[in-house]
Amino acid sequence: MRTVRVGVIGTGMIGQTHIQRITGVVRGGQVVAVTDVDLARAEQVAGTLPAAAVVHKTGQDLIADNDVDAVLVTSWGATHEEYVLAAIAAGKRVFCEKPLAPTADGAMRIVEAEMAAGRRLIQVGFMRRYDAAYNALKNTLDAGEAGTPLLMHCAHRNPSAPPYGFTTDMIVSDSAVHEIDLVRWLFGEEIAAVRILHPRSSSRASEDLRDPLIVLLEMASGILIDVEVFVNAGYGYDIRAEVVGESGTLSLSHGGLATVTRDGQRGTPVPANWRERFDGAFDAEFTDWLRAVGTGTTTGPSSWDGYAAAVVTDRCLEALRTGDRVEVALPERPGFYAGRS
Ligand code: NAD
Ligand code: ISE
Repeated sequence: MRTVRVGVIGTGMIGQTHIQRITGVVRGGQVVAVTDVDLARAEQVAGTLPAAAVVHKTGQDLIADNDVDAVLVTSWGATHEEYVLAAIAAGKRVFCEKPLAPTADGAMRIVEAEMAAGRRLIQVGFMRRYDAAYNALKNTLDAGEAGTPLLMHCAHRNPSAPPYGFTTDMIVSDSAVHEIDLVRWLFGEEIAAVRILHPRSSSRASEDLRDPLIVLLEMASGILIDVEVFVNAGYGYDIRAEVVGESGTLSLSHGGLATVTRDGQRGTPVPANWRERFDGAFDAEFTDWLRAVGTGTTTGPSSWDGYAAAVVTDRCLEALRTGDRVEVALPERPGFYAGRS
């Protein structure tokens, strides 16, 4: 397997953690180039790398660099589409953080460009599919331990929303999008309809934010899922899930954390943030991606999965505006993406 020379577009929070991962944790990759609209940040990050990396002025320059085999897109969501399309045009493999694109139309343009290129080039960063606790839940479900699934309860709690620029729409498109992808993967079927409910908002949330929300997802088979998304929960980063089946229930374990008993108390530590909770999943995700790129194979969530999540997100935003139950119409999955959920 050859070492994959990776160029990174967007050296902010997750860009830096993925760079550290490729550089010092997982095998198979080397960061050879970086860029960011904040060039000073890109230069500062390049300065921390063990081997010299080129700092490009633009993402387009980085994609055109002959020394870049594969592109990691970790810029803001609204900018993903232009870089993914440019990488497809250059015939380069891409790891794109979620969302693939903020709207279904944008994601469909990527799907069409990839199909026109004739081979799978893109993996989308839905890292929960690589999380050990979610995989244990899926294996137990698939083994029939709870019987036919009827319901699922989820909680997606962040300690606090970013102080600026985080909108109510983003509670769906940036946060709940993880559960939207996850339930398609977990149950192996599509989401057929959505609704959004909102209790009174937390006083911790900024005035213009409706936080928390309850996102209701109806699967094609009739399984009903409620997702509490609360981005100012205050106490930590808490991800929960429980599947209710005809003959039992399955609960997501707390990411492998031990229960601590001392001083007359018993408890499990709550992770501080998504990095702490999903670090192992990100490592597994990048190990898999680099192996696939290095061996010329494909793996992981595809651009079709990114598109399907964007279609559901669009319908959720409609449900948020109207208060209605909104049906989801997803076109048939093209044969090009066959066999993947
Ligand atoms: P961030 O603001 O910390 O970093 C984004 C960086 O991209 C910034 O440095 C910004 O200057 C740069 N940037 C913005 N537009 C650009 C452009 N056009 N060209 C080049 N650089 C540009 O944000 P973040 O938290 O690192 O999030 C980045 C992406 O990763 C988002 O899509 C977000 O949804 C996703 N994300 C995923 C997870 C996960 O759990 N999988 C967690 C956090 C963030
Ligand atoms: C962030 O962008 C992520 O993707 C995290 O996984 C999620 O928990 C958080 O809500 C998002 O803002």
